[in-house]
Amino acid sequence: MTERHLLLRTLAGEQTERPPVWFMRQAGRYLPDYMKIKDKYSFFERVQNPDLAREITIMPVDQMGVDAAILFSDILVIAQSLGLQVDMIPGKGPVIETARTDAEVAALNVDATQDFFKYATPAIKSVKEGLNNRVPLIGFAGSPWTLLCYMVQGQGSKDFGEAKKFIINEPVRARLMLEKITDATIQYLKIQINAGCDVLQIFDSWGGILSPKMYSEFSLPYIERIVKSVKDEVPVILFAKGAWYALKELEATGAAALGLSWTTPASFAKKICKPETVFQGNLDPSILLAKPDAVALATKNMIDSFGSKRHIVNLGHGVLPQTSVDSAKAFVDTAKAYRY
Ligand code: 1CP
Repeated sequence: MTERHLLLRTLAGEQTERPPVWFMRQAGRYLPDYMKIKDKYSFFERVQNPDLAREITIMPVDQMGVDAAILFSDILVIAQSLGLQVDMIPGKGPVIETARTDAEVAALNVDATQDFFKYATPAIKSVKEGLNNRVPLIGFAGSPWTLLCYMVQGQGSKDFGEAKKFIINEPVRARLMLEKITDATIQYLKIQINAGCDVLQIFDSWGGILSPKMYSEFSLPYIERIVKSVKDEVPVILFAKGAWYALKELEATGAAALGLSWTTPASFAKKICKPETVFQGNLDPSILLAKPDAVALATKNMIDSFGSKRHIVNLGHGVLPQTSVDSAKAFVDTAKAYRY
């Protein structure tokens, strides 16, 4: 049954009648019903409680009609699992206990992974039960480089200067940290697969702030190891935001699809990659701030720009919190009405 889902057929390279559609950060702040739950429970309660994780994960499937669900969680759970404190501060974003010194990096504990993620299997099983096979469930993790950014910087940043300084000044320590993050991530992704996730997405949200040379040293090898350890079990979507210069190498990892940000045109990606490569993306999320009819037109033009059946409709990054439900729905409805 699951094999028939549009997203899985597209990831397998099959011809489909229309592109599947879902969007990054689809379970979140632009949905009024999410805000009601957010007011009542802490972020990690929402992630770890099977009933809340189920309700939040399924909300965009019921309310927006997307073709896939993405597990409600966060990439920063890996930092937590390695022993760092993570606080989600309303109005500010995440604040992460940093690991920078030799002793702090040595203390990151991969052996705690299984125990830390004990909550994940019941949460994922509860989501799968609630979905009742209507759409596939996407599990996810951040890339090791993107995790290092937060674990060294301690919070969000425009340039992640501390994290870059760290990999330049302390490359040996940085590599040890990236190895530990990679080991924990592979274990966590296997837990997600065993609990029922049908697809995995890797978010290298800060890949594009590295030079091509630094990307090939500090991001790509770890992503490669992750993809190779899971790709024979479930298809993997690799989203390396802004890392247009690494598309060929990202494709060679064996990922089933490559996510593109809006600054990487379909025509460029198609020139670089093989004809059978599946792409995901790439509407500029700020277009969803426009009126529904403008969103519908831009979405149709974006689908046309891929001009092939090997395409998953998505945004070029996460949906913005100030997006209206009507405009987000126009994006989904346009993809669902499209016919090749
Ligand atoms: O309580 C809240 O609503 C806080 C906002 C929030 C939400 C809804 C955060 C804090 N995380 C999430 C959920 C989340 N995060 C999901 C599941 C929901 C869904 O996709 O529908 C996913 C897949 C993520 C992934 C994530 N978290 C990424 C990768 C995607 C991206 O946007 O680049 C990153 C970078 C994070 C870190 C993070 N967590 C939260 C925030 C506000 C941030 C960004 C911090 C920053 O850099 O400023």
